[in-house]
Amino acid sequence: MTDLVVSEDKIIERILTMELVRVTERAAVASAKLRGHGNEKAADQAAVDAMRRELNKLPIDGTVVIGEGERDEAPMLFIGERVGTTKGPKVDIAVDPLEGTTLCAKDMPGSIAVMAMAQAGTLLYAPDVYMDKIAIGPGYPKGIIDLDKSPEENINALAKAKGCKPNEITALVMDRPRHAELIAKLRAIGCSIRLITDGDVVGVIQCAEPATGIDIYLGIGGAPEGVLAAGALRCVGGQMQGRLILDTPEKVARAATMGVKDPNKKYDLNELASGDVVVAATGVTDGALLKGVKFKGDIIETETIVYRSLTGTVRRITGEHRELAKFHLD
Ligand code: VTB
Repeated sequence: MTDLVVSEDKIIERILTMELVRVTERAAVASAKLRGHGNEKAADQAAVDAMRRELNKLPIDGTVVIGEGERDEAPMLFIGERVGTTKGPKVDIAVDPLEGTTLCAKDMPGSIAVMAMAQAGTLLYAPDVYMDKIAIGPGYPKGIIDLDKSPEENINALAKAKGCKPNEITALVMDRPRHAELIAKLRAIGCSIRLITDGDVVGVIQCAEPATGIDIYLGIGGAPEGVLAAGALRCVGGQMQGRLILDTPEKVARAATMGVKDPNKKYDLNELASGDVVVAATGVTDGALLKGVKFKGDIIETETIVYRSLTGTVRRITGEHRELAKFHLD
């Protein structure tokens, strides 16, 4: 939120907030056409193509800092790719054109098209590795959660701050074998656990949406997803920490080339996304945060949420797209 002093020339022009909505809307519509087709690659490619095309129309000098991979493994939206007309402010771009490709391919809840735009140099340039994460929503005293504390300690501290018992806390965790110990520990103190199969950008953001009933996110997911979620959480004032999992010399070396000096560093929310940041996400399939794309004959309907950290504004935007429907555009 307005916890950082940002000078005029460092802010993302607010007019660009709406432009981001256009970008994620188009990526969502393109991939939604392949919803349930069992083809993750095709759905992802459709989202990537649409997102890149729309991004290149924006009056920005953008650099992809979180993208589809390194230049040699991703022909489009690779890390380091310049996007936009180049006539405009220098900005960092983080994209996940289709977050939850499997969810989309299987037409399961929770896939989204998501991106962030921030002042150049202010997003953590996270390589495509895992990140250990912990997050809660706004309204709690600073520092009550800590990655270096045990799950029990974190849940107890959160329950105390919330004024409830640990068994009244609901944690969101990705359903992965690597979380067996974490899940066992949470269950031992009576915590309720909502397991998700994919999509931990929304997973983290849900902590800040009281209607979802999620109090805390815990566990290991993708690092790029961690940075995108941090951008959104910065806006609503939640708390989050993340630590890259750099468990091979190759990963340490790759991270170093991206500016990560200390491979064990615990990043706070304001270090994952340190400057003015705008995050937009459009639902592809229906989910806890957003409705999916609806094809209604003459109209294609989208739902998008857009976060602007400078002012802490969150907007939900329903789009009715007539031209896209009429001309069957991607
Ligand atoms: C998550 C999740 C993604 O990858 O970050 C996860 O948000 C982490 O990797 O939707 P694993 O699948 O290896 O656990 C996804 O599930 C897929 O990109």
